[in-house]
Amino acid sequence: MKYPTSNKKLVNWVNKMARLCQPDDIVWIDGSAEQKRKIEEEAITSGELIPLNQKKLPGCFLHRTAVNDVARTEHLTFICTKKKKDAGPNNNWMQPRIAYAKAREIFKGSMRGRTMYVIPFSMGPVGSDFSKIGVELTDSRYVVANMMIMTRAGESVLRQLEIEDDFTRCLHSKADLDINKRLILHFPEDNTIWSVGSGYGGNVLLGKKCLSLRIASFLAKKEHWFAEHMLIMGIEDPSGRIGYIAAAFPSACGKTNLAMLVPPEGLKKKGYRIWTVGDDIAWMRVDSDGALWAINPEAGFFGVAPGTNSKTNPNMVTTIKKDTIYTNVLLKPDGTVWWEGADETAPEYGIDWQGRSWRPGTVDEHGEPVKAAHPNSRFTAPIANCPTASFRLEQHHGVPISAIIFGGKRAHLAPLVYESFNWQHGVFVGSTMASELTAAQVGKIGQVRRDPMAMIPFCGYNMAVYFRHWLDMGKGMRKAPRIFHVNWFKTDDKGRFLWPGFGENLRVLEWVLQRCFNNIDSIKTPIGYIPRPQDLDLTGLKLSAGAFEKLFEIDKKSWLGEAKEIKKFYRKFKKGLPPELWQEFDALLGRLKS
Ligand code: OXD
Ligand code: MN
Repeated sequence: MKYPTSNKKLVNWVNKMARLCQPDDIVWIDGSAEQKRKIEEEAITSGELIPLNQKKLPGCFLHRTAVNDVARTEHLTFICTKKKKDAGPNNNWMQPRIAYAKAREIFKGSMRGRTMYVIPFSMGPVGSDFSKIGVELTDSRYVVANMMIMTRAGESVLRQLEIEDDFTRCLHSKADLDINKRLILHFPEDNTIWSVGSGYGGNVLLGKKCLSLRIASFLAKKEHWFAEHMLIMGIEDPSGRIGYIAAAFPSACGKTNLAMLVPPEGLKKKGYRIWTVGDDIAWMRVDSDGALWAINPEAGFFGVAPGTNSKTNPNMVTTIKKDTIYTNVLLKPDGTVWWEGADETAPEYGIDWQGRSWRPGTVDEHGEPVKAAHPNSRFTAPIANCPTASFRLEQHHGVPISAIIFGGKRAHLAPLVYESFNWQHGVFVGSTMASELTAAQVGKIGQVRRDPMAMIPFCGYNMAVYFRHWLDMGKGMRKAPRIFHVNWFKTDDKGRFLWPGFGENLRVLEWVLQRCFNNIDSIKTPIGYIPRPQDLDLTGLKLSAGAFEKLFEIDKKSWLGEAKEIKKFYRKFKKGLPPELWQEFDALLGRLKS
C-alpha cells in the first residue's frame, strides 16, 4: 500500500491499530473540500448526518447521539500513569497495562464493516511553536466532520509530520456505543489517548478536552507552559488599544457568550469593540518580553445550544447559520432546528433530540415535560464564521495576556468582581474556585463542586503538582498578568440574578483592564481588591434597589464557612499541596477574623 506520509512511526502505528480494530478499509483525511463532501454524503447515507434546509442553513447538518451518550462521562474517564500518585486525587486512575488490556478487548474487531479514518490534525496554527500535532483514528464520520471544523486537519499537517516526528496517538471507536464498554483513557507518559464506546463530542473529538487539556496540561508542566480551560478575548478600548484577557469558567458557565459579547450601547458609543480569540481553551507561554502570550489551539466552537439566541449571543447566532453541525437539537418540518431558549417560540411540531415526535407540552410517562433539545445539545461551527473573530487567530505568536480571570457559578458568597493581591494570592483564588454543576457533566445539576481553575475534569496529572506549576510560572514572568475573580451569578433572597450578565459584563472587564493599564485605585477587602463605585461604568444600566451593595457584599461569616470547605478540599492533596497555598489560606483567615 502507498501511504501519504513517509513518517514511519505514523504508518506503523496506523497499521498496528488497524490490525486491532479490523476496519474494512482505511481512508486518510486530506482536508480537501472534495473529500469532505464525499464523507458527508456517506454520513447522510449511513444516517450519521441529516442534511438541513440548505437554503436557510447552507452547509449545515443534524446529528443525534445515542440517548445514553449526551455528555462527558467523567466517571469513565481515566488518567493512566505508572504511579497512581501522578494522576492525583483529582483523577480516576488506572494502571496503563490494565487499561490497555481492558480497552483492547473492546477495540478488538470493533471497526469490522466500517472504515477507519486517519485524521492528522494540528492544535494551533500548523508549525507554530505553540502547536501540537495529533492523529485521530476513528470509525465515526461524525467525528471526522467535527474534527475538520474544530482543528486544522489534513494535508498541511501531514507535511508538518515529515519534519516533526512526534504526535499524540488518538484512537477512537464507537464500538457498539455500550455505556458498560465505554472508556476514555489518557496515557500521558505515552502521549496516547484511547476512547471507546462513545459518540459524544467531549469524549470523542480527541483534539479537544483529551489532547488540548488533559495531555497538554501534562506536557505543559514538563515544558514550562500553560494548557488551560479558558476563553481568550481582546477588548479594544476607545484609544484603539486591545487588551487581551484569558478567563476560566467551568463548563456551560458562559465562556462562549463572554468571548463574543456585544458591548452595551454606552460602551459601544465610547468606542469599545470585542475580538474573539477562543471560547474554551488557551495555551499560554512566557515570551522573551517576560509577558504571557496565548493561542487558542482550536479552530471551531463546540458550544451549548439551549439558551443561545440574539439576546444572549447574537454573534453566535450569526456564526451558526452556515457550515455547522447541530447535535441533539429539535428538527423542524422546514428542515431548520430549534432548542429551548432559541429566538423563535417553540414550533407547533418537530422531531425531538431522541428522534421522536414532539409538540409543546409533550410529557413523558411520568408526566414530566419532554425537552425538544437535550440541555447539553451542541453546535460545531468554524471560528472563521464569527463576526468578532480576531484578526490574530492565525498568528503563530498568539496574543499578550494582561489579565487572567477565574469565575464560577455561585448564588451567594463571591462578589461580582475582585482582584487578587498578587500572583501567589491569585493562584490561591484559582485553586479554591467552586461552581454549581451544569448539564455539561453527568451529575446532579446545582450541586456545588470545587473546580480549581475550571480544570478539575481536565487536569491530566496531580493537581497539587499543577498548583506548584502555577506558582512556578509566576516566578518566570517579568510582566505577569493580574489575576481576578468574577461571579456573574449572585442572586438575591428570592433567587433572582442581581447582575444582568451577557454584554453588560463588559462593564466589569473595562474595570479589569483599567486596573491592568491605568492602575486606578480600588478598595481593599479581606478577599482582595474591589472597585470603587465610581470606577464601574453603569451608565444606562438599571439595577434593582440595593443590588449594587449586595453584589459587592463580603459576608465574613459565609467566607469563614467557605474557608472550612477550602481546608477540606486542600487536605485531599495531603503533603503535596504547596505550602504557599496554606500560607495564603492562613492569611485569608487572619484577614477575615481581624
Ligand atoms: C465543553 C465542556 O464542551 O467544558 O467545553 O464540557
Ligand atoms: Mn469547556
